[in-house]
Amino acid sequence: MNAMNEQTLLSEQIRSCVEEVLASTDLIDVHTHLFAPAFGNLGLWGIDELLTYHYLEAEFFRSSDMPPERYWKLSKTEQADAVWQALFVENTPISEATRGIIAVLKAFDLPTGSPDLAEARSFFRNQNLEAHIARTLRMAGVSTVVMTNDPLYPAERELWMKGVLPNPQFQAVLRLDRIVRDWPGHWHILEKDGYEVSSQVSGKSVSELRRFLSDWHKCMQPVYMAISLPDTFQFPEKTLQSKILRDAVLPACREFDLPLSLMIGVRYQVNPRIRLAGDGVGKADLRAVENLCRNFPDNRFLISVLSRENQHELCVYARKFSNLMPFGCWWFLNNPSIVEEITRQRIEMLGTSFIPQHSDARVLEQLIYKWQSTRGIMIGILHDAYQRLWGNGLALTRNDITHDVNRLFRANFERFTRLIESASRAT
Ligand code: RAT
Ligand code: ZN
Repeated sequence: MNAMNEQTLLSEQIRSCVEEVLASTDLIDVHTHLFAPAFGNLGLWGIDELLTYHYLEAEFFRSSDMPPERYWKLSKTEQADAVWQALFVENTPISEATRGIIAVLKAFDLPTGSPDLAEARSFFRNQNLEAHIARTLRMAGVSTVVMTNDPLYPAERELWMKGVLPNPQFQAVLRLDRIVRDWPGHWHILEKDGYEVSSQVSGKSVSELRRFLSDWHKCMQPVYMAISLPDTFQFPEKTLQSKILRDAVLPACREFDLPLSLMIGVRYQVNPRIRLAGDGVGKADLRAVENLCRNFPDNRFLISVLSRENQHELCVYARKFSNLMPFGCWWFLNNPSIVEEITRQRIEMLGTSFIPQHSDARVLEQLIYKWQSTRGIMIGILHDAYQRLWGNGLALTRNDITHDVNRLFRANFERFTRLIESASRAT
């Protein structure tokens, strides 16, 4: 690996080298719910949005007596005040989601122990959005953010249809949950748009759905297509969902040379009273992934599984199928202890051939604490891996470490999505 005349590292230099390389590598955030500035109000940012993130709302209902029904009637500012009071004033914010708020406040030099939010609100009110987005990405050390774009969400589709200029810092993703998971509830929207589809996906439906995907591919220029799926996901099966996947989505991904991202393991709305915070997790049967990867070798799959119990199997499948790219420690897994466990396992089983993390940020400034946390955990994990290698007798250089970090946090995604090729095609 190392160049002949590059200086090899001493054992005690490894940690600081890993730290420096991680700090100076701008990362690609492969899955978020953030939006480019051109999407205006769709993009969430600022202290009130940060505090009403559904990860925090779930914790709020555990520490406050307020019934959800009353909370949902409050204004956004009142909700944020209630969350601040319950989780930050009356209790110590030691959970991962609450700690994240403290890290963000500190990053912007705002008071972390204040009884109210006046100063933080005034700071965010005075930001120019475009400059603030650029600054936040810089602070997070992120070069590129991958969005989640729903062609059936009215406010968003209107913007796309008017034409949104491409922004290389914000890559699009064609999200297909409504179409794949709930065809009966959505086929009529496609019909209204002029596609000849039917409730049973019969007749011309498949070719018309392909035409729909092709039109949205042209409009969004996505880097992949994506669907989140329940723990009960099976493939193949005799359902409309399976038919849509097999006959429309997978062929479209092949036609446009795009991976399909599957995020598997959600138990939707186990508690609808708490809305977005009310989804749970279940162990999935990953034979569905096995069948997909084996039966569709010309498709590529970006896979994240929500259950901790599915992580080892996912690594085993990644060893069997090179068209499978495991990514991220998603949602309930994005806690230091679990990230550490999953990432060590992936390194041991897959080397650097996976994507360790995505932020899933819904609110802009979350990028700061989520990536700070990932980098912090990666230092220890990579340091240990290199120390073992060093102990076994391999001379390591800074170049080796740079290559590995770049592969994990940039190149695996760029190659899998062909982002590099499309960038060079565009220039
Ligand atoms: O992590 C989350 O915020 C979830 O609510 C989901 O959005 C999930 O990440 C998804 O993309 O479906
Ligand atoms: Zn998400």
